[in-house]
Amino acid sequence: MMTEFDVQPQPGADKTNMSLPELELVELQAMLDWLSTYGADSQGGVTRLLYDNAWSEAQHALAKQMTEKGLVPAFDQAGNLYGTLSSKESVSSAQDGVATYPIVTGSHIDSVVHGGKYDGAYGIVAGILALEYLHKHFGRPKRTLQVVSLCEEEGSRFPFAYWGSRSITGVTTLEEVQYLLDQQGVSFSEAISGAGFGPDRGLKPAAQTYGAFIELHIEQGQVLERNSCSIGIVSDIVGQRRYSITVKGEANHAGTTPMSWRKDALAGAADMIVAVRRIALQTGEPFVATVGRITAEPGVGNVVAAKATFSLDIRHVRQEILDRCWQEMLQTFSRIAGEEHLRLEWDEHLSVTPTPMNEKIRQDIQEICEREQISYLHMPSGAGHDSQIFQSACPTAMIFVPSQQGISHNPREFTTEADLMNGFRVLVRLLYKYGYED
Ligand code: HGY
Ligand code: MN
Ligand code: MN
Repeated sequence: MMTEFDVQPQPGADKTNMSLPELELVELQAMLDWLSTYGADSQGGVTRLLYDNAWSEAQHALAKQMTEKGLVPAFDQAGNLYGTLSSKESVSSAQDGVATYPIVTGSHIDSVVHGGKYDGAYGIVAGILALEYLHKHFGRPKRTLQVVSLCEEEGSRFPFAYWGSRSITGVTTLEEVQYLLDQQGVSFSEAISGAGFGPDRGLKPAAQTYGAFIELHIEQGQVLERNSCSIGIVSDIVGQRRYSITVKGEANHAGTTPMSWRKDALAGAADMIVAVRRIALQTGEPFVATVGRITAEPGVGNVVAAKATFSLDIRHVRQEILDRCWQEMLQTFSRIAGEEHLRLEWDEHLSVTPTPMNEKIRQDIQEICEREQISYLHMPSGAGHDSQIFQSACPTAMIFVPSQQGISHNPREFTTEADLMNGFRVLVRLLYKYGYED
């Protein structure tokens, strides 16, 4: 059972005018630099994949940091890591009727392959430092505050995404994903138990009930920078579908097989990928479609490809446009397969609907920006986030800070310290408002 978190402004409780003792600038950037050493890769980026060694070392190092900063760390069965700053009263459970549902902030610890150091990590680091800061300057909160390092969001290792938030909200159980395989053929259940998690090894994730979830994240686009705004208040998060499209033909000799006799899976896939781009351009912004990966078998130069598989990621803020574009793409793929004597298969492994963020929390964020005299912009998110999963379970909102040149999912991902601090200031004030005010 979730309680609707009361975000009504309390009469005369306008203490958020408190002066914020400045946090040492260096600490936020330094902690992000420290965290990025876990999974530092050969391209100067970060590769930290669900349940791999870098992931495990990072989660356990964060648990240690949480302890050192006065929080109580705990893992759940999926490997989500919570740092809790409990309220004056003991954290009462839903059963006694006077539940004080925790206010939770955080983001995901996993990354894409050769990603940047801010995506996900910023929300975790800022959350830990925010709770340490509030505890140091204002003592224990009236309502329990938590920061969560979500185990997985990207879907970089297994053909599945948002496992951290989906396991916490009970949307997905381990039984539903345990047989998924990564690209090396390792199963999800092998990976989770190898990392020391799984059934009976940690808190039951679905037991978590949140008063609100607030995610601080880099924008990963260039809207804030182009509008010279420091804070993005997310209005809604795009809907997203992810597929694996497989085209099957017939291996044959590259020299003796006339073009008209071929069942060339790779050529067919290429025609389909060109069609994806054509349909996306015809549909127009903000619709986006991406083919990020393609594989071919047997994958040698003098053999006509027997099989080709490519990824497809499509996104839009309106469900009906997502539906329409997928149907048009599927019809086009089927036509191409028919014309080129190929077989077509597809697997949908992600479908999240466009999700509006909580109006009242957005209003509170806006008031804080105005009071702090920080420029802000209400804007949609073209990136998917755990917040679109949490919104189905509790009031949820996102705060963006600018990404330099809009670059993300790239080792060159960068946000200035001043921008990092603006996001931190807004998060601290919001957590103070919900955690300390009556
Ligand atoms: O792909 C995304 O939108 C997010 O970065 N996982
Ligand atoms: Mn990402
Ligand atoms: Mn992210």
